[in-house]
Amino acid sequence: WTETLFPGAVILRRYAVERADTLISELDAILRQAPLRQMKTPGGRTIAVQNSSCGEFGWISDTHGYRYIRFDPISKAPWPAMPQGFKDLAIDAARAAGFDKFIPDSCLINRYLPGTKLSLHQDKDELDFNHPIVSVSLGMPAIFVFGGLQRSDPLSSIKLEHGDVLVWGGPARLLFHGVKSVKDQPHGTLGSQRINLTFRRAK
Ligand code: MD3
Ligand code: FE
Repeated sequence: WTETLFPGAVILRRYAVERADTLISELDAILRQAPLRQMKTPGGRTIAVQNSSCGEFGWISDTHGYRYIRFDPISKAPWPAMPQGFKDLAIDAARAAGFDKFIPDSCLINRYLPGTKLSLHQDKDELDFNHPIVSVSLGMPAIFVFGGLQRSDPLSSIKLEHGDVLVWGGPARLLFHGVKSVKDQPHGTLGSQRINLTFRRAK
């Protein structure tokens, strides 16, 4: 059940539902090695969303800026490997949306507790914007907001639910987007949290 939201932006509703329990148990193992943490913005503010990563590169933010690095700054070890099931899901979803050359080298893990929001931003820390980004929503629903290529462009919003997958490529790759404050509507398996996995080609 797919729908194009904007040229290059495709929602694959419930695409990951059958794989969700496996993803969640693999995620548990990843987060034991690389726990979720709240990072600082370059300006020194605490990011509300909790983050971790798996794959060859992990996204970080600190007083020096936003970037992808090979080592978890907490453990000093390489980020946990990306499980093959994660990689397969991202590749399958990208292909279903028309991007047949996507191989992720990074998966950013975002956790939202009730009341957490993500302000409007663009994803510009990757080397090559020709690669799409694939996002997988798990747990509580959230209202996702997206606009245009300028912050001032009008916004649209859609509800993202457990198992929904979004692919953002081509003309949609640099759209402004964010997430409204997440309401507490506990999910059957994940409880009072929303997890978002974004698969990227960082380098
Ligand atoms: C549109 N995450 O991690 S996922 C992010 O739900 C991020 O956690 C949100 O924005 C979340 O950067 C939104 C959907 C998404 C992800 C990446 C995009 C939409 C995007 C990149 C470009 C355009
Ligand atoms: Fe983003």
